[in-house]
Amino acid sequence: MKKFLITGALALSTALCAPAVIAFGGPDASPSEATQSALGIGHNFEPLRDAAERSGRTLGVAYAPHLASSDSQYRSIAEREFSIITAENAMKWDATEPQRGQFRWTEADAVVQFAQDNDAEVYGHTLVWHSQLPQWAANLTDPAELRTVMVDHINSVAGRYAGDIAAWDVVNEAFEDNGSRRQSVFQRVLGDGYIEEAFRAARAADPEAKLCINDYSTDWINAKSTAIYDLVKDFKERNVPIDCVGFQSHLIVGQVPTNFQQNLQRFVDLGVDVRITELDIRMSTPPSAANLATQAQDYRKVFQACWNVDGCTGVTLWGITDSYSWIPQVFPGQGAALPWNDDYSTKAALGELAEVIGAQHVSDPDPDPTDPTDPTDPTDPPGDALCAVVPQVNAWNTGYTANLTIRNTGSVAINGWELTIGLPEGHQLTQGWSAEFSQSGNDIVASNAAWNATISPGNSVGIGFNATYQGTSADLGPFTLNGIACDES
Ligand code: 9MR
Repeated sequence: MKKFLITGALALSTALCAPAVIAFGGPDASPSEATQSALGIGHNFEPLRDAAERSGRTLGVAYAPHLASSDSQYRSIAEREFSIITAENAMKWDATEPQRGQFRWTEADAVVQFAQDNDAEVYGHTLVWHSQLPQWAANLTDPAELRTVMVDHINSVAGRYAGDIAAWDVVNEAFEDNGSRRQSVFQRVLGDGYIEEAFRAARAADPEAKLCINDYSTDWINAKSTAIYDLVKDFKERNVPIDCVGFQSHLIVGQVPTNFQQNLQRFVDLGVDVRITELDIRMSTPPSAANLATQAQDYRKVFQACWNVDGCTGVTLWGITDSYSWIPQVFPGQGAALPWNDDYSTKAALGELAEVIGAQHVSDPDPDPTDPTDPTDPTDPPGDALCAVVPQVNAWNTGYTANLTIRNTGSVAINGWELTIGLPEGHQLTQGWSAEFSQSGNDIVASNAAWNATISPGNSVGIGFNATYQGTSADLGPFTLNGIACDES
């Protein structure tokens, strides 16, 4: 059994390496047993965001800056896995404008900064919502005053982050399950037109952001989703700005709608993007093995529904680990809804969603130099950083995709790397992932991304690129890592 190392990058890869088929004895297993068994299977994925990116989608997470400050594993996973960040609470009205006209930006700024530092987008959540609305606003009764307050809020928040936000949930949870309007203060005081007013104000405040309406229990084709469908159709017909619809998808295990994909598609057919904005799939706690297995298939189904629809921009998980999930407070006795357990071991759900999005496996996430069966060779002289690069090329007439596995076959960690890839004459790089790519003559140079700078002995990282070619697509190489020639097997 390998050791469970809780240090820096290894702690991160440990957290991320758990298997698609979790076999750790269900909820009774202790955290350390769970993690060790997960490690024992030696299953790991490239950053999930990279896989999502290859199909033009983003993988998102609800993110809380205070958790990133207090929990390095939370921060590391958020950094590594996700390409779009939703503020779990930091951009809501009570957080940004607790008193009329007095704005607090610290937390919201931290979310934007975190996203930018990690080359991720920001999903703005949310401008107009009946909940987490300060009393001073909820108590307003004069239409002119409330209209001014609403538009000022939108101007201030969307205006501050204009250009930094991929999409805004302009209005959140405006409908009841029966399709009628929720009797929020906005609805009661301003009437049906408030949603349109909010969208127009948001467009004016940030012309670049996509503007979405977001709600829960809309995953089925039902009265509520149809009410939103009708609103979107009406907006489109009258040129009221709207670009996207968010499906929160706070689901219950075993209850993924069978017509989810069809539902997403009907919105796309209206000319808007769709997104799963707040996915979690809850169950009774402690979870049974049967429920965890069903949940894994549920995650698969939700991701598949999105991935099957052109115009579904991706999925956002409503958190990382069950430890911080909102569910037990709101639904006592329920939880275990996220792909990471309390101890950051992964549920089977992670493997299922990773497979749907096409995440590649990376090899041994936690090599043990004292284990003679481990690929790391303890007899390598210290200081030797040796490498092997295995290219895998899928070519068509004029172009190809090359996936490269770079393996540290030496005995010391590689900290920061630059891989030079020799090309036959006539090849032209068009796109690369999981590294910074450039081309100079017949060489491509790939430099590590922040998250894969370190390759521990025995470990590999996967990178890839697309290129066009004339002549032959074969014979990539030689490969040189930090100036050292690599084996090609
Ligand atoms: O996850 C959020 C939790 O931390 C807050 O206490 C809660 C307050 O309403 O909001 C949670 O997020 C909600 C989201 O903003 C809108 N859809 C439902 C989410 C879960 O309640």
